[in-house]
Amino acid sequence: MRDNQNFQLQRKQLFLRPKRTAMLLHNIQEALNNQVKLEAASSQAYLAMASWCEIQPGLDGVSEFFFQQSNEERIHMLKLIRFINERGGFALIPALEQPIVTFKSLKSLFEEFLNHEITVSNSINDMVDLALKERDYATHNFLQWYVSEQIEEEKTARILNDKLELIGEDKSGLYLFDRDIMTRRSGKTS
Ligand code: OFO
Repeated sequence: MRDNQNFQLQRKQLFLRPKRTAMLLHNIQEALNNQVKLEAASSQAYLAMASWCEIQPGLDGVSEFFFQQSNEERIHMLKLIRFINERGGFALIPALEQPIVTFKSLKSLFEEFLNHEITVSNSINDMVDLALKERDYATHNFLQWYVSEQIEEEKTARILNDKLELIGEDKSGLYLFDRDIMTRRSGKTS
């Protein structure tokens, strides 16, 4: 992408006296900026899930879960933006496509949640590979936080999908699922 090829140039044009910072390689910077977009898209996707749940009867707990999940993804995006700029790059704020806004069932919503988290994990893993290949140990070190985060998030998404599978159409099971879902988030701050 032309924008990506011109990051350093853009940064020089923006500042009369550029900050004395390390310079990110173009391909690393491009990958980090793609991840900014993915985290922003995650935040929007989970906001859409929260909103859909909020208008369904009896899904207040699930709705709150996704509102918080959406905030968390925004924090993940911000961490990346700050890191890119701190390392001498230029974090580009992306345009986003509208996420899926309606779901045929709670089960399909949670399947979407798990698929999304798997996509994010794959993207983080590709970046870790790239950072190692380019011997960019600062970026590699930075990404370790995301690796751990994805292990947790994928685990949560899998557990919630398994629970829903078990519950099936049982109304009292769904009631308890909604009541207890926030316990999956207890202690989480980011
Ligand atoms: Fe950004 O934590 Fe999952 O997606």
